[in-house]
Amino acid sequence: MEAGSLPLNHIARLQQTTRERTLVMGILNVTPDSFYDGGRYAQLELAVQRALQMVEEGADIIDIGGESTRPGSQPVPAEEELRRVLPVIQAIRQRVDVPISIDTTKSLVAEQALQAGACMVNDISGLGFDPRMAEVVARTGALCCIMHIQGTPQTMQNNPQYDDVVRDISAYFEERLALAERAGIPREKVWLDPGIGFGKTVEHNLQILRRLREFTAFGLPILIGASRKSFIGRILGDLPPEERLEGTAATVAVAIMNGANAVRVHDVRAMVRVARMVDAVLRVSG
Ligand code: PT1
Repeated sequence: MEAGSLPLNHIARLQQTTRERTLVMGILNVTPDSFYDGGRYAQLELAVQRALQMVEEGADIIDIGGESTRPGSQPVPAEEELRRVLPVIQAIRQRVDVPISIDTTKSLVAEQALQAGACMVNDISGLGFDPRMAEVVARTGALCCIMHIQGTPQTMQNNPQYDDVVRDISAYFEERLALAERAGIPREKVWLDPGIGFGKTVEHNLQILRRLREFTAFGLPILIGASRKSFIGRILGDLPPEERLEGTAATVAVAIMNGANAVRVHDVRAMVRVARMVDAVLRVSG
């Protein structure tokens, strides 16, 4: 693939898929692993192998992130984020024809990732942390996911509060969509994500899944990322992340039943099966 040209075919493919069935986004974290220190090249090779495996397992898009945004995590300088994600994007693009999203809040990282062959910006701050992000998305013609967060990853779990979590998030979406439009981002290029786990209590997360249908009023694709998150562990009696597969499957099924168009998951093979099964139940044919 030539650098500098946005993969328009990937954008068209993703837009079509969200109209036809549930899209599965595979998570690829490119953050230092405290249990593994094989050097940068070995890390790169492992990341690319994991991406290829997720494509084999049925992922429709690979979401690449070089900065953790889990509760309490610290920001990473743009230069370090770029060192982590760019080689991975380039290597994946050389080896397989799969759409790539860049999970970042920084316009510099987004711009260079798009230059390297990504077609979507997944911004957990909903274009809110970096004042230049909306302009980069508009100018490049990329897809973008506007996610809701209350606060910042460092502080978001300190006493999150809402009048009505679903209505408050909808008001935030209205505001962010207006900003996106002013910046010149076509509405057809936007997905919405209520941000499970981003400044929400267990009850807030459950309420979002229960009332997800309300967000379909925007007429835009809805992405849900509940995979292995702590509220699942809490509901199931303090299970660790590696024991949250079935809980994740339940959230994926409920989310799709309630109108989700895409799910962001670690366990691609299992969640593709869950999605295909729920899609079959929901399909109205004839
Ligand atoms: C998400 C998401 C994301 N989640 C989108 N991007 C993360 N669009 C990163 C926990 O409570 O839902 N949507 N990018 C990961 N963030 C978290 C948050 C991970 C909370 C874990 C928790 O365990």
